[in-house]
Amino acid sequence: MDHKWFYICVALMLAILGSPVRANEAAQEDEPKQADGMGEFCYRTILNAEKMKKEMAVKDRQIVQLQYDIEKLILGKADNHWKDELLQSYRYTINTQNATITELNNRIVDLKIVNQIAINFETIRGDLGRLSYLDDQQFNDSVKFQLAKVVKLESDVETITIKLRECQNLTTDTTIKEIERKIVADELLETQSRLSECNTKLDNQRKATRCSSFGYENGIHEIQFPGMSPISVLCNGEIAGPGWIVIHQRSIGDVDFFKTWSEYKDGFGNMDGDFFIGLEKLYRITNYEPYELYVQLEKFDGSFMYARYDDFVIGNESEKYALKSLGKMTGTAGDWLRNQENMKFSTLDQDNDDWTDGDCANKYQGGWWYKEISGSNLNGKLLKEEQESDQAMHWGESIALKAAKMLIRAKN
Ligand SMILES: [Ca+2]
Repeated sequence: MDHKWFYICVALMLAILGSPVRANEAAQEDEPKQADGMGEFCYRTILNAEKMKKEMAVKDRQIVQLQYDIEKLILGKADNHWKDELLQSYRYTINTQNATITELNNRIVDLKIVNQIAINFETIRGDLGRLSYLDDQQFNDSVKFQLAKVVKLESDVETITIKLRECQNLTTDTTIKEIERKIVADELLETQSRLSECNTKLDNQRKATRCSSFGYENGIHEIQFPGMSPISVLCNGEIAGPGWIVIHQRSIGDVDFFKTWSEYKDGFGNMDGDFFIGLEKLYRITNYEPYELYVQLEKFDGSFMYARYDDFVIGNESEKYALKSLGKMTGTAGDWLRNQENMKFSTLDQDNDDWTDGDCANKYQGGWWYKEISGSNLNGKLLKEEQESDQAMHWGESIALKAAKMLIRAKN
Protein backbone atom coordinates (compact mmCIF):
# COMPACT_ATOMS: atom_id res chain seq x y z
CA MET A 1 0.00 0.00 0.00
CA ASP A 2 1.27 3.24 -0.79
CA HIS A 3 1.64 6.08 1.65
CA LYS A 4 -1.20 8.04 0.16
CA TRP A 5 -4.01 5.48 1.12
CA PHE A 6 -2.37 4.80 4.42
CA TYR A 7 -2.77 8.35 5.40
CA ILE A 8 -6.25 8.47 4.07
CA CYS A 9 -7.21 5.44 6.23
CA VAL A 10 -5.70 6.94 9.38
CA ALA A 11 -7.51 10.18 8.72
CA LEU A 12 -10.83 8.34 8.30
CA MET A 13 -10.32 6.31 11.49
CA LEU A 14 -9.56 9.46 13.44
CA ALA A 15 -12.56 11.14 11.84
CA ILE A 16 -14.81 8.19 12.80
CA LEU A 17 -13.45 7.88 16.35
CA GLY A 18 -13.46 11.67 16.89
CA SER A 19 -17.12 12.10 16.04
CA PRO A 20 -19.47 9.54 17.78
CA VAL A 21 -22.56 11.16 16.40
CA ARG A 22 -21.28 10.95 12.97
CA ALA A 23 -20.05 7.42 13.70
CA ASN A 24 -23.46 6.61 15.09
CA GLU A 25 -25.13 8.08 12.08
CA ALA A 26 -22.63 6.14 9.97
CA ALA A 27 -23.53 2.99 11.87
CA GLN A 28 -27.05 3.39 10.62
CA GLU A 29 -25.74 3.05 7.16
CA ASP A 30 -24.77 -0.17 5.52
CA GLU A 31 -21.48 -1.71 6.12
CA PRO A 32 -18.93 0.28 4.05
CA LYS A 33 -17.96 -1.09 0.82
CA GLN A 34 -14.47 -1.46 -0.35
CA ALA A 35 -13.91 1.53 -2.61
CA ASP A 36 -11.89 1.34 -5.68
CA GLY A 37 -8.27 1.70 -5.06
CA MET A 38 -8.82 1.18 -1.25
CA GLY A 39 -6.44 -1.36 0.11
CA GLU A 40 -7.58 -4.47 2.04
CA PHE A 41 -5.92 -3.31 5.18
CA CYS A 42 -7.64 -0.02 5.07
CA TYR A 43 -10.91 -1.63 4.30
CA ARG A 44 -10.61 -4.04 7.27
CA THR A 45 -9.50 -1.24 9.50
CA ILE A 46 -12.53 0.79 8.55
CA LEU A 47 -14.73 -2.28 9.05
CA ASN A 48 -13.38 -2.87 12.56
CA ALA A 49 -13.68 0.79 13.23
CA GLU A 50 -17.33 0.60 12.26
CA LYS A 51 -17.90 -2.35 14.60
CA MET A 52 -16.17 -0.58 17.41
CA LYS A 53 -18.23 2.48 16.68
CA LYS A 54 -21.43 0.42 17.02
CA GLU A 55 -20.30 -1.25 20.22
CA MET A 56 -19.31 2.08 21.65
CA ALA A 57 -22.71 3.45 20.79
CA VAL A 58 -24.27 0.59 22.73
CA LYS A 59 -21.94 1.24 25.62
CA ASP A 60 -22.78 4.91 25.44
CA ARG A 61 -26.50 4.10 25.73
CA GLN A 62 -25.77 1.76 28.66
CA ILE A 63 -23.72 4.44 30.39
CA VAL A 64 -26.47 6.97 29.89
CA GLN A 65 -28.97 4.51 31.31
CA LEU A 66 -26.68 3.83 34.30
CA GLN A 67 -26.20 7.51 34.88
CA TYR A 68 -29.91 7.93 34.71
CA ASP A 69 -30.41 5.08 37.20
CA ILE A 70 -27.74 6.45 39.52
CA GLU A 71 -29.27 9.87 39.38
CA LYS A 72 -32.63 8.33 39.94
CA LEU A 73 -31.34 6.44 43.00
CA ILE A 74 -29.63 9.52 44.34
CA LEU A 75 -32.75 11.52 43.70
CA GLY A 76 -34.90 8.86 45.45
CA LYS A 77 -32.73 8.96 48.53
CA ALA A 78 -32.94 12.70 48.53
CA ASP A 79 -36.73 12.47 48.25
CA ASN A 80 -36.90 10.22 51.31
CA HIS A 81 -34.73 12.57 53.28
CA TRP A 82 -36.92 15.44 52.25
CA LYS A 83 -39.98 13.51 53.26
CA ASP A 84 -38.49 12.78 56.71
CA GLU A 85 -37.68 16.40 57.14
CA LEU A 86 -41.13 17.37 55.94
CA LEU A 87 -42.70 14.86 58.30
CA GLN A 88 -40.60 16.17 61.12
CA SER A 89 -41.66 19.64 60.18
CA TYR A 90 -45.29 18.65 60.06
CA ARG A 91 -44.98 17.01 63.48
CA TYR A 92 -43.45 20.13 64.91
CA THR A 93 -46.18 22.20 63.34
CA ILE A 94 -48.88 19.86 64.66
CA ASN A 95 -47.37 19.95 68.16
CA THR A 96 -47.11 23.69 67.99
CA GLN A 97 -50.70 23.91 66.79
CA ASN A 98 -51.86 21.56 69.56
CA ALA A 99 -50.15 23.74 72.14
CA THR A 100 -51.75 26.74 70.53
CA ILE A 101 -55.16 25.07 70.53
CA THR A 102 -54.79 24.19 74.23
CA GLU A 103 -53.75 27.70 75.02
CA LEU A 104 -56.67 29.01 72.98
CA ASN A 105 -59.04 26.71 74.79
CA ASN A 106 -57.74 27.98 78.09
CA ARG A 107 -58.19 31.48 76.88
CA ILE A 108 -61.72 30.67 75.75
CA VAL A 109 -62.53 29.36 79.22
CA ASP A 110 -60.96 32.42 80.78
CA LEU A 111 -62.87 34.56 78.36
CA LYS A 112 -66.11 32.82 79.23
CA ILE A 113 -65.51 33.47 82.92
CA VAL A 114 -64.56 37.01 82.23
CA ASN A 115 -67.55 37.32 79.97
CA GLN A 116 -69.83 36.00 82.72
CA ILE A 117 -68.27 38.37 85.20
CA ALA A 118 -68.74 41.10 82.68
CA ILE A 119 -72.39 40.11 82.21
CA ASN A 120 -72.89 40.08 85.95
CA PHE A 121 -71.13 43.33 86.22
CA GLU A 122 -73.34 44.70 83.47
CA THR A 123 -76.42 43.43 85.31
CA ILE A 124 -75.26 45.03 88.52
CA ARG A 125 -74.40 48.19 86.66
CA GLY A 126 -77.83 48.05 85.04
CA ASP A 127 -79.46 47.65 88.45
CA LEU A 128 -77.37 50.46 89.78
CA GLY A 129 -78.30 52.48 86.74
CA ARG A 130 -81.97 51.81 87.29
CA LEU A 131 -81.60 52.69 90.94
CA SER A 132 -79.85 55.88 89.99
CA TYR A 133 -82.87 56.78 87.93
CA LEU A 134 -85.16 56.36 90.93
CA ASP A 135 -85.88 59.47 92.90
CA ASP A 136 -85.99 59.33 96.70
CA GLN A 137 -89.65 58.45 96.84
CA GLN A 138 -89.30 55.69 94.29
CA PHE A 139 -86.20 54.41 96.09
CA ASN A 140 -88.06 54.38 99.40
CA ASP A 141 -91.01 52.62 97.80
CA SER A 142 -88.67 50.09 96.27
CA VAL A 143 -86.97 49.48 99.61
CA LYS A 144 -90.35 49.22 101.35
CA PHE A 145 -91.52 46.79 98.70
CA GLN A 146 -88.39 44.68 99.19
CA LEU A 147 -88.79 44.87 102.97
CA ALA A 148 -92.41 43.79 102.67
CA LYS A 149 -91.26 40.85 100.61
CA VAL A 150 -88.68 40.00 103.26
CA VAL A 151 -91.34 40.28 105.99
CA LYS A 152 -93.65 38.06 103.96
CA LEU A 153 -90.86 35.54 103.49
CA GLU A 154 -90.06 35.63 107.18
CA SER A 155 -93.74 35.08 107.94
CA ASP A 156 -93.83 32.18 105.53
CA VAL A 157 -90.74 30.69 107.14
CA GLU A 158 -92.32 31.11 110.58
CA THR A 159 -95.53 29.48 109.38
CA ILE A 160 -93.61 26.59 107.89
CA THR A 161 -91.53 26.27 111.07
CA ILE A 162 -94.69 26.16 113.18
CA LYS A 163 -96.21 23.55 110.90
CA LEU A 164 -92.99 21.56 111.04
CA ARG A 165 -93.04 21.69 114.86
CA GLU A 166 -96.67 20.67 114.82
CA CYS A 167 -95.72 17.74 112.61
CA GLN A 168 -92.88 16.85 114.99
CA ASN A 169 -95.21 17.17 117.99
CA LEU A 170 -97.80 15.13 116.19
CA THR A 171 -95.19 12.50 115.48
CA THR A 172 -94.06 12.55 119.11
CA ASP A 173 -97.64 12.44 120.38
CA THR A 174 -98.39 9.61 118.01
CA THR A 175 -95.29 7.76 119.17
CA ILE A 176 -96.19 8.29 122.83
CA LYS A 177 -99.74 7.19 122.16
CA GLU A 178 -98.45 4.14 120.35
CA ILE A 179 -96.16 3.34 123.28
CA GLU A 180 -99.01 3.92 125.74
CA ARG A 181 -101.23 1.72 123.62
CA LYS A 182 -98.55 -0.95 123.55
CA ILE A 183 -98.09 -0.71 127.32
CA VAL A 184 -101.83 -0.96 127.82
CA ALA A 185 -101.94 -3.89 125.41
CA ASP A 186 -99.05 -5.58 127.24
CA GLU A 187 -100.72 -4.95 130.59
CA LEU A 188 -103.97 -6.27 129.19
CA LEU A 189 -102.23 -9.38 127.95
CA GLU A 190 -100.53 -9.85 131.30
CA THR A 191 -103.81 -9.26 133.12
CA GLN A 192 -105.56 -11.71 130.82
CA SER A 193 -102.79 -14.20 131.44
CA ARG A 194 -103.10 -13.73 135.20
CA LEU A 195 -106.88 -13.90 134.97
CA SER A 196 -106.61 -17.10 132.99
CA GLU A 197 -104.19 -18.46 135.57
CA CYS A 198 -106.53 -17.40 138.39
CA ASN A 199 -109.51 -18.94 136.59
CA THR A 200 -107.59 -22.16 136.19
CA LYS A 201 -106.70 -22.15 139.86
CA LEU A 202 -110.27 -21.22 140.74
CA ASP A 203 -111.60 -24.03 138.58
CA ASN A 204 -109.25 -26.45 140.27
CA GLN A 205 -110.31 -25.16 143.65
CA ARG A 206 -113.96 -25.34 142.68
CA LYS A 207 -113.46 -28.88 141.60
CA ALA A 208 -111.52 -29.75 144.74
CA THR A 209 -114.30 -30.46 147.24
CA ARG A 210 -112.35 -33.17 148.96
CA CYS A 211 -108.78 -34.26 149.59
CA SER A 212 -109.22 -37.23 147.25
CA SER A 213 -108.54 -34.76 144.41
CA PHE A 214 -104.92 -34.80 145.57
CA GLY A 215 -104.59 -38.56 145.81
CA TYR A 216 -102.04 -39.92 148.25
CA GLU A 217 -100.33 -36.53 148.56
CA ASN A 218 -99.90 -35.17 152.07
CA GLY A 219 -100.15 -31.40 152.34
CA ILE A 220 -102.23 -28.32 152.79
CA HIS A 221 -104.76 -27.61 150.03
CA GLU A 222 -107.63 -25.27 149.33
CA ILE A 223 -110.96 -27.09 149.38
CA GLN A 224 -114.31 -25.68 148.35
CA PHE A 225 -117.24 -26.87 150.43
CA PRO A 226 -120.83 -25.82 149.58
CA GLY A 227 -121.95 -22.71 151.44
CA MET A 228 -118.40 -21.93 152.54
CA SER A 229 -115.48 -19.92 151.31
CA PRO A 230 -112.60 -22.13 150.21
CA ILE A 231 -110.62 -23.28 153.22
CA SER A 232 -107.18 -24.66 153.70
CA VAL A 233 -107.13 -28.19 154.96
CA LEU A 234 -104.39 -30.67 155.71
CA CYS A 235 -104.84 -33.67 153.48
CA ASN A 236 -103.40 -37.06 154.37
CA GLY A 237 -103.10 -40.00 152.04
CA GLU A 238 -100.66 -42.23 153.86
CA ILE A 239 -102.45 -43.33 157.09
CA ALA A 240 -105.64 -44.92 155.77
CA GLY A 241 -105.54 -44.39 152.02
CA PRO A 242 -106.16 -41.25 149.94
CA GLY A 243 -108.55 -38.39 150.58
CA TRP A 244 -108.53 -37.92 154.34
CA ILE A 245 -108.82 -34.48 155.93
CA VAL A 246 -106.91 -34.11 159.18
CA ILE A 247 -109.26 -32.31 161.64
CA HIS A 248 -107.23 -32.82 164.77
CA GLN A 249 -103.53 -33.44 165.36
CA ARG A 250 -101.46 -33.63 168.53
CA SER A 251 -97.92 -34.84 168.99
CA ILE A 252 -95.72 -31.85 169.71
CA GLY A 253 -97.39 -30.10 172.65
CA ASP A 254 -96.82 -26.59 171.29
CA VAL A 255 -100.52 -25.69 171.60
CA ASP A 256 -102.69 -25.66 174.75
CA PHE A 257 -106.02 -27.38 174.06
CA PHE A 258 -107.74 -26.11 177.22
CA LYS A 259 -109.59 -23.41 175.31
CA THR A 260 -112.83 -21.47 175.12
CA TRP A 261 -116.00 -22.14 173.14
CA SER A 262 -115.19 -19.49 170.66
CA GLU A 263 -111.73 -20.94 170.02
CA TYR A 264 -113.12 -24.42 169.56
CA LYS A 265 -115.79 -23.05 167.26
CA ASP A 266 -113.24 -21.36 164.99
CA GLY A 267 -110.40 -23.77 165.41
CA PHE A 268 -106.80 -23.11 166.53
CA GLY A 269 -103.21 -24.16 166.24
CA ASN A 270 -101.15 -24.69 163.13
CA MET A 271 -101.47 -27.45 160.59
CA ASP A 272 -97.66 -27.81 160.60
CA GLY A 273 -97.95 -28.78 164.28
CA ASP A 274 -100.78 -29.34 166.76
CA PHE A 275 -104.20 -27.98 165.78
CA PHE A 276 -107.98 -28.40 165.76
CA ILE A 277 -109.93 -27.56 162.62
CA GLY A 278 -112.93 -25.95 164.38
CA LEU A 279 -116.48 -27.11 165.20
CA GLU A 280 -118.24 -24.86 162.71
CA LYS A 281 -116.22 -26.31 159.80
CA LEU A 282 -116.82 -29.81 161.04
CA TYR A 283 -120.55 -29.14 161.17
CA ARG A 284 -120.60 -27.78 157.61
CA ILE A 285 -118.39 -30.46 156.13
CA THR A 286 -120.10 -33.42 157.74
CA ASN A 287 -123.55 -32.13 156.87
CA TYR A 288 -122.77 -31.70 153.15
CA GLU A 289 -122.41 -35.41 152.52
CA PRO A 290 -121.74 -38.61 154.52
CA TYR A 291 -118.33 -38.69 156.18
CA GLU A 292 -116.38 -41.30 158.04
CA LEU A 293 -114.00 -40.74 160.95
CA TYR A 294 -110.61 -42.30 161.51
CA VAL A 295 -108.85 -41.94 164.86
CA GLN A 296 -105.15 -42.86 164.96
CA LEU A 297 -103.48 -43.20 168.33
CA GLU A 298 -99.82 -43.67 169.22
CA LYS A 299 -98.68 -45.00 172.54
CA PHE A 300 -95.43 -44.08 174.22
CA ASP A 301 -94.09 -47.52 173.33
CA GLY A 302 -94.36 -46.46 169.67
CA SER A 303 -97.29 -48.73 168.83
CA PHE A 304 -100.35 -47.50 166.93
CA MET A 305 -104.03 -48.29 167.21
CA TYR A 306 -107.07 -46.92 165.46
CA ALA A 307 -110.81 -46.58 165.62
CA ARG A 308 -112.83 -46.04 162.47
CA TYR A 309 -116.44 -44.83 162.43
CA ASP A 310 -118.40 -44.96 159.21
CA ASP A 311 -120.95 -42.19 159.76
CA PHE A 312 -119.58 -39.14 161.45
CA VAL A 313 -121.96 -36.16 161.79
CA ILE A 314 -121.72 -33.01 163.91
CA GLY A 315 -124.67 -30.70 164.80
CA ASN A 316 -124.69 -26.95 164.34
CA GLU A 317 -123.82 -24.36 166.96
CA SER A 318 -127.42 -24.11 168.25
CA GLU A 319 -127.12 -27.86 168.80
CA LYS A 320 -123.86 -27.19 170.62
CA TYR A 321 -122.02 -29.04 167.89
CA ALA A 322 -123.38 -32.29 169.26
CA LEU A 323 -121.80 -35.56 168.10
CA LYS A 324 -124.94 -36.63 166.28
CA SER A 325 -123.69 -39.82 164.71
CA LEU A 326 -120.69 -42.15 164.67
CA GLY A 327 -121.96 -45.09 162.68
CA LYS A 328 -120.33 -48.46 162.77
CA MET A 329 -116.99 -48.71 164.51
CA THR A 330 -114.07 -50.83 163.36
CA GLY A 331 -110.43 -50.83 164.50
CA THR A 332 -107.95 -51.85 167.14
CA ALA A 333 -108.34 -49.05 169.66
CA GLY A 334 -111.80 -49.83 171.06
CA ASP A 335 -115.10 -48.02 170.66
CA TRP A 336 -114.27 -45.35 173.21
CA LEU A 337 -116.14 -42.55 171.51
CA ARG A 338 -119.45 -44.33 171.64
CA ASN A 339 -120.03 -43.00 175.14
CA GLN A 340 -119.82 -39.52 173.67
CA GLU A 341 -122.34 -40.09 170.87
CA ASN A 342 -125.16 -37.56 170.96
CA MET A 343 -123.30 -35.51 173.56
CA LYS A 344 -122.96 -31.74 173.14
CA PHE A 345 -119.55 -30.16 173.01
CA SER A 346 -118.31 -28.56 176.23
CA THR A 347 -115.44 -26.15 176.78
CA LEU A 348 -113.89 -24.49 179.79
CA ASP A 349 -116.45 -21.71 179.44
CA GLN A 350 -119.46 -23.86 178.36
CA ASP A 351 -120.70 -26.77 180.40
CA ASN A 352 -122.95 -28.78 178.07
CA ASP A 353 -122.30 -32.20 179.65
CA ASP A 354 -124.68 -34.52 181.41
CA TRP A 355 -122.88 -34.17 184.74
CA THR A 356 -125.34 -32.08 186.70
CA ASP A 357 -123.06 -31.60 189.66
CA GLY A 358 -119.97 -30.74 187.84
CA ASP A 359 -118.09 -29.51 184.74
CA CYS A 360 -116.28 -32.20 182.76
CA ALA A 361 -114.30 -29.76 180.60
CA ASN A 362 -112.66 -28.21 183.61
CA LYS A 363 -112.33 -31.51 185.39
CA TYR A 364 -110.59 -33.18 182.43
CA GLN A 365 -108.81 -29.99 181.30
CA GLY A 366 -110.05 -29.94 177.70
CA GLY A 367 -112.93 -29.44 175.31
CA TRP A 368 -114.88 -32.50 174.23
CA TRP A 369 -118.27 -34.20 173.86
CA TYR A 370 -118.23 -34.95 177.55
CA LYS A 371 -121.03 -36.90 179.24
CA GLU A 372 -120.38 -37.62 182.88
CA ILE A 373 -117.31 -39.72 182.97
CA SER A 374 -114.68 -39.68 180.31
CA GLY A 375 -114.45 -42.59 177.92
CA SER A 376 -112.08 -40.59 175.72
CA ASN A 377 -110.41 -37.24 176.11
CA LEU A 378 -108.27 -36.48 173.07
CA ASN A 379 -108.19 -32.74 173.94
CA GLY A 380 -106.85 -33.30 177.48
CA LYS A 381 -103.26 -32.56 178.48
CA LEU A 382 -100.48 -33.78 176.20
CA LEU A 383 -98.04 -35.29 178.62
CA LYS A 384 -94.36 -35.99 178.00
CA GLU A 385 -94.52 -39.59 179.19
CA GLU A 386 -96.92 -42.45 179.69
CA GLN A 387 -98.85 -42.06 182.94
CA GLU A 388 -102.34 -42.60 184.26
CA SER A 389 -104.41 -39.44 184.35
CA ASP A 390 -108.06 -38.48 183.60
CA GLN A 391 -106.74 -35.13 182.41
CA ALA A 392 -104.20 -36.66 180.01
CA MET A 393 -104.93 -37.16 176.36
CA HIS A 394 -106.31 -40.68 176.51
CA TRP A 395 -108.63 -43.19 174.77
CA GLY A 396 -110.51 -45.59 177.01
CA GLU A 397 -108.06 -46.22 179.81
CA SER A 398 -106.87 -43.08 181.51
CA ILE A 399 -103.36 -43.67 180.24
CA ALA A 400 -101.57 -40.82 178.50
CA LEU A 401 -101.00 -41.23 174.76
CA LYS A 402 -97.96 -39.97 172.93
CA ALA A 403 -99.81 -38.72 169.82
CA ALA A 404 -103.27 -38.65 168.26
CA LYS A 405 -104.85 -37.77 164.94
CA MET A 406 -108.49 -37.49 163.85
CA LEU A 407 -109.26 -37.65 160.14
CA ILE A 408 -112.48 -37.53 158.15
CA ARG A 409 -113.27 -38.54 154.58
CA ALA A 410 -116.33 -38.40 152.38
CA LYS A 411 -117.75 -41.86 152.09
CA ASN A 412 -118.74 -41.72 148.44
CA1 LIG B 1 -122.09 -30.08 183.81
